Amino acid sequence: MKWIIIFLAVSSIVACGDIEQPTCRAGVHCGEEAQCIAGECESEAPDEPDEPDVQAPDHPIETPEVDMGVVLQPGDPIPTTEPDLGPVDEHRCNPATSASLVINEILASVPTDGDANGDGVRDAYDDEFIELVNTSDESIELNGVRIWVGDTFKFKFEPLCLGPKQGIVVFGGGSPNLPGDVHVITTERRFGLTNSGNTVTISDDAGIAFQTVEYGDAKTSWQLWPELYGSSLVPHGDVADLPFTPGRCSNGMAFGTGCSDQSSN
Ligand SMILES: [Ca+2]
Ligand SMILES: [Ca+2]
Repeated sequence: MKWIIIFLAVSSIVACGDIEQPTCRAGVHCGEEAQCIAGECESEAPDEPDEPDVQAPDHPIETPEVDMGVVLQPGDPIPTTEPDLGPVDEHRCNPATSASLVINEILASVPTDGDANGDGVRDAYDDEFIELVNTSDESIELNGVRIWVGDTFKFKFEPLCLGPKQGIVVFGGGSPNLPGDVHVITTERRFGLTNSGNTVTISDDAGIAFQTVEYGDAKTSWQLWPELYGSSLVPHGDVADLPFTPGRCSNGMAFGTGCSDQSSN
């Protein structure tokens, strides 16, 4: 029995030698960056960063469209910035000359029923007119062409291209209301064409005369005779039934007809 007790005592001593002793009993034994867990110092794991609190949008996010313009590919020609002028305008407008522009008719003494500009009112000044015709086969530029009554400058054209065999009537004023194919314009100053007679001249902007005609006293307008190509005026009533024909041949036809049937009278 004695040996048994001794054996047990010694065994317990040996067993006690196998028990591992804790390395720590509290956090203070593990330093600042470790903690005591189950008797062992374990490093403190860094805190996991919080996931951002992202919520799915209720609506799809709209992405603004970006205009990328023309995307060039290798070999493409580089576009220029020159404006697109469109097709070439074949229309040409030659300067007016004494050979192309003529005074064809003048109304100086407005008859009592002489609403020549068609605005419904007979006016001694507004219904006065000077009719010019492009007798050439090409368009002519009227810009700068001047009209003179006697020696007094009365009117100057702004840029205006008058087609071949086309006429234009310059009225002393009012609101002309003539057929749509008749070119009309009004002057800001009265012509003041003397009823008893005077001269009318057309010139270029420098005052070089294209044509000067003289009219007299009549109850109708005055007509270039032969029409379009003559060198002097006659009373309109002497060659036509109508007292005046602004924008038309004295026979009432368009200038494009050449007014030929009247010119042969
Ligand atoms: Ca009138
Ligand atoms: Ca006429």
